[in-house]
Amino acid sequence: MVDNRFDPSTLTLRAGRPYVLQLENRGKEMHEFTAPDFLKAATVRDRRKLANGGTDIVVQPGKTARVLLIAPAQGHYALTCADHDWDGMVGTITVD
Ligand SMILES: [Cu+2]
Repeated sequence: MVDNRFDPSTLTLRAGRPYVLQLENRGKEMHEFTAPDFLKAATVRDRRKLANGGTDIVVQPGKTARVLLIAPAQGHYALTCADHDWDGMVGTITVD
């Protein structure tokens, strides 16, 4: 994450496979990995790392967040930063 976009802005995962989702915020502002459908459908090892009712992962400037999860069913899942979607900070998560 940088100000104000995801780099990369697309994630492609395999359904049912385990992943470490590592989010580095290299910007000067707080950013959020807001993916409510994805995060609800995925099996997240520690849901306490999720914010706002399990809909997003907040990453402070200069910090890194790591979340272990198992990818959910096939599909396309929306990704935004709840604070900067207006500025085009959006992406896509594809599960094959
Ligand atoms: Cu942001």
